[in-house]
Amino acid sequence: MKMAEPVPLHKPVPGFDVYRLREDFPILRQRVHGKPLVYLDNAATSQKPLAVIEAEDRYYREYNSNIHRGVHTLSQQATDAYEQARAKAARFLNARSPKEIVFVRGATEAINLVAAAFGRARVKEGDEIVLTAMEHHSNIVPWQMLCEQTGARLRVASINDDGELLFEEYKKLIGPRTKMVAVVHVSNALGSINPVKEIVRYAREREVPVLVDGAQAVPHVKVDVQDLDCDFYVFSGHKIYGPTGSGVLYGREALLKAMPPYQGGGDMILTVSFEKTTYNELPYKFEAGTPNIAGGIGLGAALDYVTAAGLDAIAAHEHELLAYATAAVSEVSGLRLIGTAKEKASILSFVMEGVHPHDIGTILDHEGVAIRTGHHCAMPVMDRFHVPATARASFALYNTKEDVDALMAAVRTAKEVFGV
Ligand code: C6P
Repeated sequence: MKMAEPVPLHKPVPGFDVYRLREDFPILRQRVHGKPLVYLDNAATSQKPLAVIEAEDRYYREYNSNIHRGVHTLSQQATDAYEQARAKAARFLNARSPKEIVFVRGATEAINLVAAAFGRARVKEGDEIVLTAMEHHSNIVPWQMLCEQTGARLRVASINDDGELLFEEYKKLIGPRTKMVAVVHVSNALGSINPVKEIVRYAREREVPVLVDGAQAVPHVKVDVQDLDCDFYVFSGHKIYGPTGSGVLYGREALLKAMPPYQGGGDMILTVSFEKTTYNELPYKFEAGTPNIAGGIGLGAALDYVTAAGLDAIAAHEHELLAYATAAVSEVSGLRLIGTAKEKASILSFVMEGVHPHDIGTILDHEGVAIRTGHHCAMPVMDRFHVPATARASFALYNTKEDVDALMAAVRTAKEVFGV
């Protein structure tokens, strides 16, 4: 009997040439331990295209200068480039105005800013802040600190064995005492995509403001803050092919206006005397001190890059890779996926029976395959799944089916080495 041709799991996405795009990332050309680098640690930080590297390089070579301060030409050039990057971030998120875009060091700083400035003014003893069991530490600890300072308490929504939010239970947590909802858009440890639009609608109908942690979402799914209708949306530049130390806090203009500043210093003031300081307009009220100018400009270049590649095409390509990798894992005995939500993006977390994830990571490194192992700054997720850590491969726009094959070959080598 003639066997049917196996159906290829990885369908190329029309108009998306991953091999062409890879050429934009010089770091990917190297060898590690004599093997071609297979970079699958993109959730920790993604690699940078030449467009980003060159934007930063050009700033330092040609117009390095402080912003918003000088009348001289270089300072004006730097200010223009920085403010253009802000406008790009506003367009990228579909914010109503660049005034709603505060440049920060990253998602962590953005959440701390909101917890400190917005939270301290709003949250009192006996109030509640609702989180989910799949938050990154950066979206837990700032709220916990706020609770310690105010006497409020955290309520945590559960997830099921697939790593999906139990939405009906979640709704029950949002009540008259809830003063804030903070929720991750895409989980860094599980890959689950949360129904943030429904969450925002439910919370805002009850006049509860919502912060969405989009650190793992923006490189993979199109985000429209007006459509989401969230109050705050945060992300880090370095996970979306931009520089480290850059990031965005989107905030609804009326809320940002009403919030006290986060830090005091230069650039966030209009006038200062020893009697009284008046604060600058938005968004500068939240940008004390000389910012990461090169980083902001580099982030603008990264957003241009992603927009040109097309987020829908990126998402489709990464979805194919994830499906291909998920099927490959199911064929290897002793491997178990952690995070099997129906709606997932780009994250493949797994454990191998009898082998610690750190040992898997070490063997994979010797094969040239870079993954992350550990608790991924999401210890409550590890507790929920009763594992100390996982091995995590995470995909970016430049990863290929061959990368997944190399990952699986290295996993098989690890199995042989450990005799499991
Ligand atoms: N997650 C990971 O390997 P910063 O460090 O500020 O750029 O991002 C913090 C952060 C916030 N939220 C989520 C969902 C995240 O995934 C991260 C960073 C990295 O998964 C480093 S722990």
